[in-house]
Amino acid sequence: MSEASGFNQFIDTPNNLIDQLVDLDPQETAEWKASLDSLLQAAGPTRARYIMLSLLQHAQENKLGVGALRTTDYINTIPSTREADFPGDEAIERRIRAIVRWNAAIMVHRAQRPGIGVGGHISTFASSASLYEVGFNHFFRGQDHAGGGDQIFFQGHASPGMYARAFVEGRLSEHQMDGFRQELSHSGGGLSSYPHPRLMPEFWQFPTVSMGLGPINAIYQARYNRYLHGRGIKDTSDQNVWAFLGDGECDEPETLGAISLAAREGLDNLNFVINCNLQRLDGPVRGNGKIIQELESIFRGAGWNVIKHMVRPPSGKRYKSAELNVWVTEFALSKISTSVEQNQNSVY
Ligand SMILES: Cc1ncc(C[n+]2csc(CCOP(=O)(O)OP(=O)(O)O)c2C)c(N)n1
Repeated sequence: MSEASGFNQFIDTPNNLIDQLVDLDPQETAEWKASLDSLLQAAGPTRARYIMLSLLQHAQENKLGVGALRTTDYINTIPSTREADFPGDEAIERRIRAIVRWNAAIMVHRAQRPGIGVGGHISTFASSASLYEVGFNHFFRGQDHAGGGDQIFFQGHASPGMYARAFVEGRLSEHQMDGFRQELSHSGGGLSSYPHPRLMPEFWQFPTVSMGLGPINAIYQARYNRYLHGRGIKDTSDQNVWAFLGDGECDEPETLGAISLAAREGLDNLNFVINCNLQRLDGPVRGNGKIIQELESIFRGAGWNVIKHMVRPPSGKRYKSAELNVWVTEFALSKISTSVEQNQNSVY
């Protein structure tokens, strides 16, 4: 297999990039190439790569129409030096998050008790609790918001976390929490396994757990909001649509099937938050590649703005995915946000 086979062939520069163009000054072209060669020799590949990226950026700033890169370095899009200050009380929020995460785990654990034995999923929410909590505390607008509120497509098997938060808020009772996945058998009714407005009309707005359903519906919801606004039927200018999904869910045709529509329509009222925890519930991932880079390439290629956020474990330690702590920073455009259990050092 050649080096350019597999996924990498899409990232490498195509050989015929300029072959069909006319070189008006071959000698000058050769001089430019010779300077790159000597830079490579004198300063090494890292510096030469930096200069090339810098020139590319400069060319784009000058509107030269040079094709954009489909992947960026395997580091956070927003460096820590440019992160916004945390707008809340980080210590209290962390404490509440730990309580919510614990309650979610215990609710699932208790659903496995003798005589019930239905269990549920723990890892999905455990690895995305920070994403949701930051969303709830700092981004999501409720239905009573003057602008009409946000529409959120929760990752289906993260439902225990939403119940656990509602419990802490006093919206669900201990008795209800004990009825997880027992809608028919639990006295007074139970909590549905996954989000579904028909099963719990007062609680869930959208059904999501069939993988792919959330993301594609989110795109069409955002599109429809634009339609309502454009036709003067409803002012939706202050409403955002959010879809939370996993890296595994991105393998579904429905997840990626309409992303170009979102970009073409300029849906900057839409956010995908993709938790790349390298697990599928408790199952294996599909390969050993860098899923974040792969997804970045797909979404950027389709015209999305991608913000990567990765978690670096304290030195010498490895995070287990269930211990991930990720938070979303400021959003302005259509985007996906990604997280991963381990960051890599990069040198400029
Ligand atoms: C269409 C479809 N196929 C299979 C499933 C069963 N299923 C539920 S979650 C899941 C894995 C999800 O993996 P990922 O998106 O990476 O989420 P995470 O591991 O973070 O929970 C599967 C296969 C499903 N819900 N829908």
